[in-house]
Amino acid sequence: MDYFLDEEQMMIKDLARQIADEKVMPIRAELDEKEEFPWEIMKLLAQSDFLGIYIPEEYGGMGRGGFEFCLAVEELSRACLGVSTTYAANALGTYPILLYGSEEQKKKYLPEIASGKKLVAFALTEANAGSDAAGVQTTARLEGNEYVLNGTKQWITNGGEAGIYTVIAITDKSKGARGASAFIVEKDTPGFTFGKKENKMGIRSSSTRELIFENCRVPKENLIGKPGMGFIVAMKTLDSSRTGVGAQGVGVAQGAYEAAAVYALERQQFGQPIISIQAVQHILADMATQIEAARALVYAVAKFIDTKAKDVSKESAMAKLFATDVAMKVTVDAVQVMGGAGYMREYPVEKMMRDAKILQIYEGTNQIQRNVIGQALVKETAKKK
Ligand code: COS
Repeated sequence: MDYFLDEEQMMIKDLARQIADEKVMPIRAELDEKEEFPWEIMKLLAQSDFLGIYIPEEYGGMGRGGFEFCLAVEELSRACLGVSTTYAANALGTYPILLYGSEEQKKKYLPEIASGKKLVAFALTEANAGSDAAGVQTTARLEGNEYVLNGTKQWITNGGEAGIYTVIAITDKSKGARGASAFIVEKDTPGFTFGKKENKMGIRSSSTRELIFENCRVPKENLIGKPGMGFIVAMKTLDSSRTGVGAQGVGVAQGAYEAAAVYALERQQFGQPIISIQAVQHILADMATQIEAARALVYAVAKFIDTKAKDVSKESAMAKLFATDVAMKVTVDAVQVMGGAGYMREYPVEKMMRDAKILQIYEGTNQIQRNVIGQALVKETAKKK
């Protein structure tokens, strides 16, 4: 379908597809097998100015928005979710600075991020704070001109590889969610080390690591926003980034659909290509329809968020929920269309199916997305009464 992209948007989409086809596809199975972090691809994306798509020009970025970022995410995800997770998590880590950072913080960090000199990671999750984001136990105590961080973050994407970390920690225990604050912590800060690297079902080339803070001292200036704003910084960050997860869903589903359709055209059974069999056509028809619906929703929501609308929680949750449920269904169906071949590592769809599962889990499980949507609907309905 034609989404009437402008010239620059077309250029972003085409270049992302070219990188995905020529550089990512040939190595995706090996990256997956070896759990190898895609540094070469990230460097290439940096050279192509892709790490600064959504960063304003005054800070060295391309000056476009979340929609253009989603176009790049979608194309990379069509080839490999491990690579696109690394790329998208970089934006997730950047949003707290972009949305709530001081002018000094933006000037210091955004050019390094836009140029790809340093990667970024977002650190909210802990052993006891997953869906219950307010359950963070990592603390930050103000001592003179420094905050002293103690605690452990878990399952942090880009952990160990990133140079900049946006970290949520508790500055006032008595205030619950309103006692959390957000900080910028640089790699190599004394007291900041990395723990276990996870061995995952999918997105295996992305790095998922523990962050350990032991009396880690960060300058007071590294506080993002005001003390007590950490929960809001985290929620607004997720509101902005969840469409990117939706775009990942659209991309991986598209990749799986294409692989299944081509296979169905070539595979002969009962004296005909299986794509001629109506039972197979119906599966492909559902896959294609769901992908187009997911794409239309993700694009519409990404554009809506780019208007800087005040409250986008419901819409971004809808885009993430719908597109990632589609991704799971479509990748499972792609394996089904391809039968035994689909189950073999020789073909790409078994990896896509393994990779897709995380999309229903990270940046808020799809049950949490339904909660967010449900709560917004209750508020809207009460207002109308
Ligand atoms: N934007 C602005 N404010 C928000 C907000 C948002 N998106 N979401 C919540 N808030 C505010 C609320 O309005 C409330 O403010 P008041 O104290 O003034 O009433 C405050 O933050 C607390 O909100 P709430 O009571 O809804 O918080 P809960 O602890 O119930 O948690 C959910 C809300 C479940 C939505 C939150 O914990 C969440 O998103 N969890 C999933 C986290 C996640 O995505 N984790 C993945 C790891 S990060 S990759």
